[in-house]
Amino acid sequence: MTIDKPAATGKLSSEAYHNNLQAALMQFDPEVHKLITKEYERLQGTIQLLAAENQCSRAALAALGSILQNKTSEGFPEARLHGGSGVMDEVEKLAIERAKKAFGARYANVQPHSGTTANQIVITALLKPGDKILSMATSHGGHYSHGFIDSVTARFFNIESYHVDRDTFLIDYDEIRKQAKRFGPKLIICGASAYPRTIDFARFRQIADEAGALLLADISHLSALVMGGVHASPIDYAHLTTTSTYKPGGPRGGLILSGKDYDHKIKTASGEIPLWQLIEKTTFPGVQGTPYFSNIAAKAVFFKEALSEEYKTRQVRVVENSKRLASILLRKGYNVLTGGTDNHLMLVNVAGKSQNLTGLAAQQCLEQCGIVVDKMLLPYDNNPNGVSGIRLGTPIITKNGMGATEIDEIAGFVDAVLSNLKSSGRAIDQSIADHVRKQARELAAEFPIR
Ligand code: DSN
Repeated sequence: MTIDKPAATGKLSSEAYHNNLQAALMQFDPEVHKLITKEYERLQGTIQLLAAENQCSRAALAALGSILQNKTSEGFPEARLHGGSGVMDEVEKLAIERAKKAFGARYANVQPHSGTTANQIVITALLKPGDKILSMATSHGGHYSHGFIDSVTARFFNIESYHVDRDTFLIDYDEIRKQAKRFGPKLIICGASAYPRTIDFARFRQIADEAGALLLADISHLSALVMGGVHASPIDYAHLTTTSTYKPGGPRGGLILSGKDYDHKIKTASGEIPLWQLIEKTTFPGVQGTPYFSNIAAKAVFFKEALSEEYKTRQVRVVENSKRLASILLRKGYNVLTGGTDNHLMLVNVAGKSQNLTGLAAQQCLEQCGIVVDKMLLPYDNNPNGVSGIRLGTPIITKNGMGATEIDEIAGFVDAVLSNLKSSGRAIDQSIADHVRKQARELAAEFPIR
């Protein structure tokens, strides 16, 4: 590959400038280039059963690796601190309009650098230090940024956690209602990183209204399904909704949305201000500086994808694949929490599968065989050996075109690994590992990254 160089007398066209970026990297830094290649080959050769990841399109990757990343321009469209921001205004306005359309929202803020930062912006905007938050316990599926003991959220705010039911592992709305009335939170957070069932956002809003609280829905794990119309939307129930943008298949980053409450008046030290304006002030200069414009451009590309029929149809298939995988594992005798799934993920308690087996050992043995999953702490998990669960998800394999036939094969691979562990429960027979690894690699090769 050759790299285009500026002619002595002329500039490169934008196309020539942006072309062959990988060749430029290979020439300047073969070490980093080699690691990127290594990761690409790892992904192409394995089955990615991850719930918290997805695959950004090449079009969005191109926007990420563009000259837009050089621009420093704090503020919002038409109100920037820096000169030369006209194109950035156009980029950001395009991303905002598409985000609003994709989610049916009245307000969208595309600047947050991540889902966690989006949550921090919302929480900081709405609360004063010491104010009360009622959120899902991290060990029961809530996200770290909702109030995990070591998070900034827990450091500055008064957190009480709600839990899933001990027997059913389902959210107990009546219990949360009682808790909210007693605790008196200023903010309730709903949305989870590890909850396999539908979340009733309307019910959460009822609870928040009764308790005089505001409601934040963090739908990072559900936003693809919400855009695809296969999970109810929180946009008009929650005062604010946040999501990361990579989990639904876009670039890394975060997003803050609002529906009918977008101009709900909030009392602040300097008087009443509409919710959306408070969010913007808290984004900049409150929490962040310059937005990542290449990232915002990639978000715009992604929202265009999310508005397509292909994307919506794919989300239906993500859930079909997930339900199928869960039901096969159940039939094979696995302890799938809540007895299945309504969304893209499932939680499997592997502790009972063989003596000493932990989620970590299951994750490691599966990975040795080319199947990538996440170990998971489960609700009420008190396994002395470590966490008991694994979390499996279907967004990536579905994006790459896998369907029912492949799900059946994958369920067979998972079972072949977890049913054939050595008696220590921490290792797999090399011959079985080699066999499954080969089959997994062959299957992955039929469905290359898209
Ligand atoms: N939400 C986390 C997860 O689900 O793994 C990642 O931020």
